[in-house]
Amino acid sequence: DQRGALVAARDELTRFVMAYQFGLEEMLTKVNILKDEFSYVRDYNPIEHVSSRLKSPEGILAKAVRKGCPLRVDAIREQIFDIAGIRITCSFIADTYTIRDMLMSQEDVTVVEVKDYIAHPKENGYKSLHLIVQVPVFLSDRVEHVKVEIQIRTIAMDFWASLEHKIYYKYDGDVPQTLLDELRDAATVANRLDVKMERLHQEVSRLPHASAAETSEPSSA
Ligand code: 0O2
Repeated sequence: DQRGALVAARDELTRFVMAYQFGLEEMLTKVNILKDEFSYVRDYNPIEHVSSRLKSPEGILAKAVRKGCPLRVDAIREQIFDIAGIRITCSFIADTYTIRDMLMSQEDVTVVEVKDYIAHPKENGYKSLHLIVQVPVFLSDRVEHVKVEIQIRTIAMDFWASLEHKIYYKYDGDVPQTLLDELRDAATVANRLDVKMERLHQEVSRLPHASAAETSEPSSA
């Protein structure tokens, strides 16, 4: 009957969203373990900031329509990879690859897709590393393999992407050419800053540690 069908559809949807929530939490734990480990035992942390989000039902449906994906949970599961998303902001470009490698090499993480928009920026200037990974989620009666999208980028890339995202939505995707040109220019400037900061960081890292330098000074007393 109709009521039975509605209850079944509701339960299916709850299970669908719940699995992504759990997959997100599992992946987030992995990222936070790396972040905390770095802060406990190393002298610098390549992870500046971590954020996460579950795509809203409206967002999922809008993306499904845009991609021509049938509006069924099985099809959505197969075709939409960013229902669960994590964004990791790093200090320097090299750090984004370090974190990518650390996550990709974990035994229970299956890499589905890697897009390197840092080495190959998008036409508009967008830079970021995108990973789609799959993690097992152990439920009461089964194991679900859940896809999570991870975006890894520097602070400068993130700064650029948030403004570009706002502008894109403000103009409903139809951004005037002058603004597009300025955004591309800003992406070049952001990249120049990233390269310069990384070089400075490397130079400073090569210097002896300040306290070590002090203690190694010959004493005049
Ligand atoms: P939102 O609102 O951030 O969730 P796909 O459609 O996912 O199969 P796509 O879109 O080519 O394939 O995937 P891609 O390129 O990996 O991009 C996925 C996400 O990366 C986007 O999600 C954005 O979050 C981000 N992104 C990609 N390109 C740009 C860009 O030019 N500017 C900015 N600011 N972000 C970008 P959504 O769902 O499109 O958007």
